[in-house]
Amino acid sequence: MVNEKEGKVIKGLGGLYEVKTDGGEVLFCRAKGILKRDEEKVLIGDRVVVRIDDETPDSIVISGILPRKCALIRPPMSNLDYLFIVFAAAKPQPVLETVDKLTAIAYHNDITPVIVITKSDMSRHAADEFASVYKKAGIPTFVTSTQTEEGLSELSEYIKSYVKDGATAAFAGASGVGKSTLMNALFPNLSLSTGEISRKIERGKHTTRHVEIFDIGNGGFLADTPGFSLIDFARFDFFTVEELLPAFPDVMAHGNACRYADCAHVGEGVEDCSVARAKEQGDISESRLDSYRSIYKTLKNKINY
Ligand SMILES: Nc1nc2c(ncn2[C@@H]2O[C@H](COP(=O)(O)OP(=O)(O)O)[C@@H](O)[C@H]2O)c(=O)[nH]1
Ligand SMILES: [Mg+2]
Ligand SMILES: [Zn+2]
Repeated sequence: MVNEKEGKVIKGLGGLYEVKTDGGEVLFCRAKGILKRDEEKVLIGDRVVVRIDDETPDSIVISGILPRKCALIRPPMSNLDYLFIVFAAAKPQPVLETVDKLTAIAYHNDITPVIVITKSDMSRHAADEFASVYKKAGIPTFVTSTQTEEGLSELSEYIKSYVKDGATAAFAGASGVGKSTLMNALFPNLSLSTGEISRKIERGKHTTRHVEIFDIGNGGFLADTPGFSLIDFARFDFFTVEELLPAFPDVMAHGNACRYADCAHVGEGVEDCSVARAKEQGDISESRLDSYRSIYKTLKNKINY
């Protein structure tokens, strides 16, 4: 007898996938040949149809991918509703342009970005400075430490009230910032492996190597993802230069009173550009505007083959 079930891909390793069906069981399966090619490759987070053939051994296969809400390259996942962008107050030192690229990718894909600053015990001052940048940008922001337990109950409350009823979220950010440690602290039954920081590179080793989604109860899914250090907008197509401004809603909000209607908000002239004025007045953080301008330049100069 052939039977079909729908479910969500929660893990994939070496071509073997784990699918959590809507009935709650976990199926181990391979993907049908066509679903292994680049464009149609199964992503963690996909809702899929699994075909179960009782008569043939080893024949539980993913036979189709249901339409995606979105698909990301970094982290490699689909159907995200929330992206928790995690970086440390110190060790490793954050690269805010990478953080801002992730917020832009989230906004562009209709995903709610949430900033999570870890290791506040390492630098109180830096943690508070970074938090003020993102609160000013209108992004939900949490300052945490698994050492002092600062912010853990607030973040846990937020996750419980939003990541439920089929919603999917992921923790993303550079390796060594403490994503897995934080997820373990928030959900003690996960027991994810975490890495000691290597002194030389100030990054975690023995860390998360693949995306894995966890059922956190109330129908919510939360993923731990491997770290990455850079997001290359010149090489990969995340969005076009025309799509950049809506991906920075805080910059866009101050761009309505520029002298020229087609102002790109990349010049420093405060007479001409209301975004430049907003920065002077402290209504937009310098680092956010620097990131916007840097990404603008990259996308503008991009050669499309
Ligand atoms: N001081 C301090 N260290 C932390 C904190 N959170 C994680 N770490 C350490 O940072 C290192 C990397 O953590 P891990 O969770 O593996 O990072 P991931 O690569 O982002 O998953 C480990 O040695 C953790 O013990 C924190 O809040 N404070
Ligand atoms: Mg990890
Ligand atoms: Zn302007």
